[in-house]
Amino acid sequence: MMDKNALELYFICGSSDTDEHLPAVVEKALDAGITLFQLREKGSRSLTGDELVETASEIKKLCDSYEVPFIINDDYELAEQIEADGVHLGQDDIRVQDLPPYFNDKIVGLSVGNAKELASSNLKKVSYIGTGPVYATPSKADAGKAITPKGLADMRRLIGDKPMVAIGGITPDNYMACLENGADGICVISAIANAPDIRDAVHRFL
Ligand code: TZP
Ligand code: MG
Repeated sequence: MMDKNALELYFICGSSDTDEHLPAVVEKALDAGITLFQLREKGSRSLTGDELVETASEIKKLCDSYEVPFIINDDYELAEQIEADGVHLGQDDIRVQDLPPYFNDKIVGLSVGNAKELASSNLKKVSYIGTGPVYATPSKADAGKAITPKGLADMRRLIGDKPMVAIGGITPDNYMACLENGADGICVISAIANAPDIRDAVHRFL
């Protein structure tokens, strides 16, 4: 089982989530104390090709220097290519059991939004599950209806002691309800990426 402490403050960001240079945003967040980083390239400003590989490699070096694990969303081939610490998959991505052997000793996250998705997911090789959206989110158009902290508590009962992070609309003002309802940590995009001061936003969570 993975070290749950790494899930405490899990920052996710991609090129479309910030107007700043992405590695600079990541470095500030690392320096302020995030415990895990995920590169999630979605939307109009997503990098592709060599630019994506170069940026991912640069972020990998930054995360290594802070000894913070670096995970890539969806693109397991890129994750293997740049020797990332893991991958995060959704219900519509490659099945966890079909990942290449590289991931056998890596962090594998899976989004599981409700009991139905849980029932159809093979969690054997899953390191942690991500559940949400807990609250309304500005960052994912197809995120679905907010499950509220009660939805987290329901998921916790179903999964036993499997590591679980909460995601969706989480801010310094509402994260505590996530931890009180079974989450081991929180995943955040906009409350950090769009904050006027990234370091200050991270500190407010910690
Ligand atoms: N999955 C469920 S909600 C969400 C994702 C990727 C977006 C979370 O972003 P924010 O800005 O922290 O609500
Ligand atoms: Mg996905």
